[in-house]
Amino acid sequence: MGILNVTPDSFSDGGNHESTQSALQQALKMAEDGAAIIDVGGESTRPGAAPVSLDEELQRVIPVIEAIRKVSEVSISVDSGKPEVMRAAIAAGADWINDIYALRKPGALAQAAALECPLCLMHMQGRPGTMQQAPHYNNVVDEVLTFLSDRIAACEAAGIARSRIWVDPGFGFGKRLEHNLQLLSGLDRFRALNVPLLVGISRKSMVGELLGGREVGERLFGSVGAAVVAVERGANIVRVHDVGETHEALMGAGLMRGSSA
Ligand code: PT1
Repeated sequence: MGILNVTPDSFSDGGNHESTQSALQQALKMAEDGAAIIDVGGESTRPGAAPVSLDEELQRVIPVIEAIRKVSEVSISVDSGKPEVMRAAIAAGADWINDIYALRKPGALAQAAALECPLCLMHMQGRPGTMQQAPHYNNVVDEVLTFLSDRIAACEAAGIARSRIWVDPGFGFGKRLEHNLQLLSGLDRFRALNVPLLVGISRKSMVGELLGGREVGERLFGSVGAAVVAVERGANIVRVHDVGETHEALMGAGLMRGSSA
């Protein structure tokens, strides 16, 4: 899964022609480099990030989804917790919902049930603005497993078939380095949920910390290493910035079997 951020960090002005074209080129490049899914997000959710209004988020992501869909058959997911964005994104040609709030926002569960598309439920302790202030767990793997299994049950109760559901432990979302490492070493336990597993570690602060304090631009090899380990331990999809490098590393490790690539 290739990450396509459509936020002012990466583009001067979301929604204008120039930024849409530049996002489209990035999406096509990732597809060519081996991405099976392009994850389009208009609201940054990294630690400390501020929320974005509904109109702003729609203006950022919808034109990009339409532009990709017009010229490519690559799968598109929309990285959003807002039910209105989910609906508009699927109408514009997206195939998947990737929700870091695991459908806990008002109306999201019912909207996802009505859309009948695959979706990813992610674990987060707290919310992006404040989640890194005091993360606490007694046993992070047990607690994340319980949360995800409760959210799967909530989805099934709302009429969402289990076969449509993916889960994600949410690396870096209300977790200290020790928690992230415990999740990574216990990743094989998530197979017990009997749904496919998505993992996103690419360029995150855990990689920077493990490398002794590296900046975002200096985390490529650390991120690729983490992706290979995640797939070896059972991740079915890795969400990454550096698609070509990660794809090649996974191929070299013999871990791309069973995919079309
Ligand atoms: C993720 C994910 C996501 N991550 C899914 N969606 C982000 N399913 C956005 C840091 O510690 O892992 N899974 N959507 C990006 N969020 C973060 C979180 C970025 C933490 C950076 C950090 O640096």
